[in-house]
Amino acid sequence: PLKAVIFDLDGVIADTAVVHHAAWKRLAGEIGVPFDDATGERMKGVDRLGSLDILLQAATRTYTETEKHTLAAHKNDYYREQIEHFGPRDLLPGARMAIEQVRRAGLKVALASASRNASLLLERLGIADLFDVIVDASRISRSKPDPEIFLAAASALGVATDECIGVEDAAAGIASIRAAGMAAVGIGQSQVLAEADLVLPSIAAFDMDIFTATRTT
Ligand code: B16
Ligand code: MG
Repeated sequence: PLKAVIFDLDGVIADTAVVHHAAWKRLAGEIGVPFDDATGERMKGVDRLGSLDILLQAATRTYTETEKHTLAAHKNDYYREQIEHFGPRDLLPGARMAIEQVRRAGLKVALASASRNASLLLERLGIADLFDVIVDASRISRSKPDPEIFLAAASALGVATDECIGVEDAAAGIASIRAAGMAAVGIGQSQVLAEADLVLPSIAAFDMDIFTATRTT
């Protein structure tokens, strides 16, 4: 039986995918490294230093670990400048309703975000109290697509992995959910999220009836 839904944050609940993208683009411009939409797509769901490595694949020189940490810190400053001003209006349309629907159905709700800014963001968005469990990058050691983050969320909730659904906007996130042995709902374009069990165009289309129907069959 279905017992829990585990949500990703950036790009599923909050409209931050564009903010991450803009911050990386600004950094790329400053260091003269080319950056296109496909690169931005590959960074989705990947932690900060992992995302920097993706950006630097297009660089013409190598960077030391110290330089990398400085660059990642700059990107995070640009990102933080923007989310400082975030509020409930920056929830993606339908996000709060999706979470409330899950709770009303008597299921547990967890967050599995690769972002170290997740707690700050949930406070700003005014939805921190809707989650039974919050797992972010500071609590795990292996980034999506590794299953660790979704496994940690299920274990903290005290439910089996096959009793969970994971909801993600990134290919790396869908891979993480599937590797954890959970059903995966993709939010976005089906070409990008081909590995998902079900793809919805946005979180506004999330409907618990879809899952409760499959539960009884
Ligand atoms: P930070 P999610 C991920 O969050 C983003 O999708 C990804 O683009 C970002 O690089 C990563 O968080 C790290 O974020 O720099 O704030 O620690 O989608 O897993 O909620
Ligand atoms: Mg995401």
